[in-house]
This record gives sequence, C-alpha cells and structure tokens, in this order.
Amino acid sequence: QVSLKLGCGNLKLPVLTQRKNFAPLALSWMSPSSAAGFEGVSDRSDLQDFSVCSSDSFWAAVARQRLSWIRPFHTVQDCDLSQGRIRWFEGGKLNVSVNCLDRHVHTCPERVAVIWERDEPKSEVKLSYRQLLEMTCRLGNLLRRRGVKKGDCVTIYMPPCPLAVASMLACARIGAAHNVVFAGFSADALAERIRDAQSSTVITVNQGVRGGKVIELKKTVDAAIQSCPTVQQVFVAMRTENPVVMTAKDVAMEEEMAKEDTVCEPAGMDSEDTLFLLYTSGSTGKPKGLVHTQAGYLLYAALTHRYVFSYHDGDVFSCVADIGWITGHSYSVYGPLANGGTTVLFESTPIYPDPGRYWEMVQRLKINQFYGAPTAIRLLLKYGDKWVHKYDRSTLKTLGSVGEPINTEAWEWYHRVVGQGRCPVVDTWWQTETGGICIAPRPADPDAEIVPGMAMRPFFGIKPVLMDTEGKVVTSNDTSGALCIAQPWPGMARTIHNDPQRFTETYCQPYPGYFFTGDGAYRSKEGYYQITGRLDDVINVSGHRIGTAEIEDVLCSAVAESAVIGFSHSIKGQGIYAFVVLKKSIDVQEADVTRQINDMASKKIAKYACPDYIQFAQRLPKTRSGKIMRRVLRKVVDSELEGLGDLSTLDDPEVVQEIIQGHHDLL
Ligand code: 6R9
Repeated sequence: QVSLKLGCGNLKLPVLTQRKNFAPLALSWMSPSSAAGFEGVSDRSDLQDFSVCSSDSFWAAVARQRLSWIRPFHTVQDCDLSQGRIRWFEGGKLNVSVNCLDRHVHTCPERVAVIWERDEPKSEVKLSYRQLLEMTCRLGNLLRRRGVKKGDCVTIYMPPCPLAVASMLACARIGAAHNVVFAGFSADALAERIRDAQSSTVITVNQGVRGGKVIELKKTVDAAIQSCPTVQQVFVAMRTENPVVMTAKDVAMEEEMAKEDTVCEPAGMDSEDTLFLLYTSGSTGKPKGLVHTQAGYLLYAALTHRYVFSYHDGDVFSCVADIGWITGHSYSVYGPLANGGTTVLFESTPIYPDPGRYWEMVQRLKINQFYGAPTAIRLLLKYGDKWVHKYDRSTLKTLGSVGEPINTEAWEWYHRVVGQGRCPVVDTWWQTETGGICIAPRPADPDAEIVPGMAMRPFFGIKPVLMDTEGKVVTSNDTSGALCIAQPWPGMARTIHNDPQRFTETYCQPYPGYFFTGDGAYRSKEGYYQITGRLDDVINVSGHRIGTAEIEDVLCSAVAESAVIGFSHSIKGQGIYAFVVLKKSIDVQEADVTRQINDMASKKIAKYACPDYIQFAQRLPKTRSGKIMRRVLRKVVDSELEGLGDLSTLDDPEVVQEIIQGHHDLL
C-alpha cells in the first residue's frame, strides 16, 4: 500500500497495475525540422509558413501523431468565423484522461506526473502517473456511482492540489464537463457560475491554505449553494485537519474514493463534446462561460507547451498560475500531462514565507521551466536580488511570462537576475478564449532572437492581423491596430455557454471573418508583435481580468452613480479607480461608503476587485445624451490634461475642473 498524504485526508492507494488496456500510444516527438514529411518543408521557418498556409494538412498530421484516438476523425475542420462556427476533428472519438494518463502509465508508470508544492514550504508531495491515474479512476467511479453522467457539468472550487487535477481528469474520464472556479472568488461569484453552468455536483476542500492563512472554502460553498437549486451534492476533500460541519448534501471525498475500484472505463468522447467551461470577464457585468472542447483544445495545449517552452522529456515544468485560470488549465494540467511531463502545482504565494519562495522551490524541485506573471516579478524585483541569489537556479532553461504586458525593467530583471542572462524569457500572449499561447518568441526556432517586452511571433497555425479604425487589415509594419486572428485554430473557444449570440457578437462580428481578441497590438519594423492592452472596458489587475461594468454593478447599490476605470499601477499592472457620486437623499460619511464599497466588491466578486482609489464627486462628466465620458476620466487619472480632446459634446464643461480638482485632493 502506498499512503498518499493529501493534507490530512489519507488516501490509501493499493499498488496495482491497470488491468485493462486502453489503446496505448507511443508518444513520438515530432521533430519540426523533419516535420513529418510535409511537402516543401525543410526547416522550421518553412514549417511555420506551412502551418498557416496549409493549416488543415498541418493540424491533421499533428493530431494523428500527438493524440491517441479511439476512432480517427474524418474531417479536419469545419469552421466559418463569420458565422461563429468552429469545429475540429469531427468524426473522431477519444478520451482526454486516457491521453493525459493511461498512455504514459503504459510507457513510464513511475514517472512523476505531479509535484504538489504545498503552501507549507519543503513539504511537497509527488505523484506518479500510475498514482494519478488510480486517483482519477477512483474519483471517476465515485462520480458515476453518485449519478454524474456524460454531458453534466461539475463545478470545482479548489486550490491547486492533486485532487483538483484528478477531479478535472475524472470529469474528462466519464465525459462530464468541468467548471473550475478560482478559489479566491466570493460565494456570490461562485453561485453565479454554478447557476449558469447548472451544476448538480460541486467538488471542494474543507479549507484552503495560502500564505500561511486558512481559507474557509467549504463555508463559502455552503453559502453559495443557498442560491443554487440545482446543486444536489458537494464532495469535500480534507486539506487541513480541521473538521467541518457536513450537511446531508456533503460527501466525504477521500473516504468514498477509497471504496472505489482503481480502474474506470473511459467514455468515448466526440472531438467537439465539451471538455470544460471557464468563466472570464467581458465588458458587460455578466461573466461569460467560455466553452472548450476535447481534441482541439488538448492538442493545442500540448503542442504549445512543448514548443513555446522547449519542454523535453524528463524536464520539471512549473506554471505558478492558479488552476482556476486558463493558464492553470492549459499549462499546469492539460499541456504538460498530455506530453507525459512532470508538472508542479503551486499552492502558495511568491512571498510566503519570504520573497525567496519561488527560487527556493526552483532549487529544491530542480525546475527547468518556470512560467509566471509580471505582477509577481515586479513585486519580487522590489525586494532585491539577494532573495534570488540565495538559491541555485542552474536547472532553469526557460522563463515564461503571461497574463499582462511585461515592462522592460521587469523583463530585464527576470532575464538577468533570475535567469542569469542564459535563459530565454518567453513573453506569451493569449487568452481564455484562445485556449493556448498564440504569440510567443519561440514557437519554431529555439535560438530565435528575442526583443525584451515583446511577444514576438505567432505560434504554428496562427495568423495575426492588425485592423485599422475603419476595419481594414493593416498591411504595413511599424504600426498599431486591433489584434485579430485571421483563421481558426484547434485550441480556440467554441462558444459561450448559454449565450452563443454573445460569442458571435463579441468575437466574430466586429471584423467579419476574423476572430477579434479585444486587445490592441503594435507590429514592429521587423514584423514582431507587442501587445499594447485591452481595447474594451476590461481591466487587468495583477493578471486578473475584470470588467469595469462588473465593479460598477456592485457599486450601484451603495452610491447614486459610478464610473470605474483602470490606471497604470507599478506592481499590479493596472489598478482600479472608482469615481462615485453619493446618493443625495441620505446623510452618509465618505469613510462609511468606502468601507461599504470594499466589503461589497470582495463579497460579490473577489478581493482583487476592491478599488485602489475612490474619488467622491458631485457629478460625472457626461455627454448631452447622458453617457459618462470615460475617456475624460481616464485622461485625468493618467495626468494627460493636454490630451483631454474634444469636450464640445459635454453637457457641462465645468464638471471637468471639478474632477481634476477632486483627483488632486485625493492623491
Ligand atoms: C492567458 C490569460 C487575457 C488577457 C489578454 C490580454 C492580457 C495576456 C499577455 C497579455 C500582454 C501578454 N494578456 N497575456 N497582455 N502581454 N503576454 O491571461 O488569459 O485571463 O483570459 O486574460 O490578458 O489583455 O486579452 P485571460
């Protein structure tokens, strides 16, 4: 018996080899230069061209080579971006968990699949592919026994841990979709996502532990499901030793899993069946549940993981994002596991117990690729080089950055201090919508030039285009525009759950025939891309996307009127600045309203949604038709008073002076 200590919940895993053979596939690494015999392709740059110009041939070959199919696909793709129709590998059947687990258990059962870097330093837990498969199978059987069926959607509200990964894969095994909700979200935000996904099953832990603090996750689930009539059962795993009150709906997860068989028949899934929903913020108040499907998503996550980071067999890969975000899905779970890799799940924070945490972990776990967010790099930079120098980072080969633009100072520190000037820094641009990395310095050539702070080059099969204000494609270089992608790729989201029309309107209609990303970009003289930021009302706080309308929705009950904008913040990238107008009728103190706003933002959304500044104003600048002129507010906050622009449509230009004065008083 292997005793696997998962926090407190002890799960005994009998040492068994799998009894059934689920169509193993020897994973042959395609060498891009030999390029699987693509016609006319002799080097990596040819391969890039081929992948875009002969996209169907490229993706068909890669899909056959990289994925293990139960039944081969008959159609590579059937897409029409102008209609919002996106389908890949139709006719094909496969199981994602088999691709991530079983086939590696056949070739290397004892290879470490997951290293769980727990919040408590130096207490990591390692699981082999065999152990992770057994855990997944037990959970798959348990879910099945408790009535979860193919096509259901299970909500997972857990911090990064092996049981969270097993939960995702167990859903995939039995054909249920998962909906992972970031465990920092409030009960209200969780409830909204459970309701929209119509989940009847939720998986959580008794308590989370982060930065030495205990977080009451089960209590949050209890509060959330009060307003979720669909929820019938809650699986509770034990992360700490503290017992929690169990209700009639609750299932003690480890105890029940221990009763299950370690073999679980995988469901044969169609390529286009849903693999997961993941909610993200848009420019309206309502988060959107983006839908990702089986084959195309997995293939794209695997291929990008392999090539962008130059991941090789035996490397230890560490993506420190939470599994509640797309980065955690694609690069902590699906990409590395599909490639038979070893992935680190990071439960802690960059400064717990001290600002050396990442690098001490790199030394102890011998990490080869480290993938993190600019906000953390900027924070660590402020603590100084000594925290980095203390630890041996000689195992590091590639450093990655994701989630927001990385400024040159942070890029150079990451490169020079963390990577000792010898590890390439790959700034990777992508989104929840794109499923995997779309623009990054080194998809094709591992020795290609990298310009600091630039995402640089499109990945295989990706054709970025910039659009001008008239909606025409900009063909020249050294210009900026709205970033679109000209042809479909397998990893892209298929639709928005419950709202296909919003998908088409948001992504497909602004530039018909193209996928609109919502970001602006600059293309340099050399043809390299740099992302300049969102073009819509979405702001990016420490790499967390949040719609200004979402925050305004929360504020509206406390104040008469509000306008929320993003501003440049030295650590967080962007901060939240709220202009509010108090209700006239009641006598309230500004300090009370401030407290109320912060309470509500963290209660209704999450802590990171609390404004950094709240400016109380008598009124807001509006057009004569009553629209708030956010452009003016942004300029005031950015101290660009010369560039206020045309104020002739303002209802009362006086108001601008009041706003400027109020801003000065606040700072
Ligand atoms: C993966 C992820 C997506 C938005 C995206 C953009 C910003 C992400 C970036 C970047 C500049 C990068 N973004 N990576 N901006 N450089 N390397 O973060 O997904 O949470 O959906 O956010 O984040 O604005 O549109 P998601």
